[in-house]
Amino acid sequence: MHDADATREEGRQICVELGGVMVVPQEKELQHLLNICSCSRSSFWIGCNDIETEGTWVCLDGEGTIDVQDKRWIDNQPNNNYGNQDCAVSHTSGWHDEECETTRKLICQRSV
Ligand SMILES: [Ca+2]
Ligand SMILES: [Ca+2]
Repeated sequence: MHDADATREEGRQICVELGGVMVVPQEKELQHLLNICSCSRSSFWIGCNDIETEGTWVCLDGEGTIDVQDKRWIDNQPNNNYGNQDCAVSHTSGWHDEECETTRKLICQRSV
């Protein structure tokens, strides 16, 4: 986990510099593990957004778009609050859409 909080775009760049991408927790087990990593206190960016088309959530890994069937939005999310929440954040309870300019923790993933 990156020490400082970053906006989604800063986070994306940091992950690229580290040779990876923003994490996309596709499996329940990984989501659970990440919640433990983040000490259940922090929320962190995940690699999904609806920047291009409102309401169409796209998740990206290093190669391109990935099909995440089991998106773990909490109830009433994504709600595009204030009309501009286009980036996904994982909280202990589940995923929220939030403003991309907000600052959050960051977990990058890299293929081995
Ligand atoms: Ca949105
Ligand atoms: Ca929201």
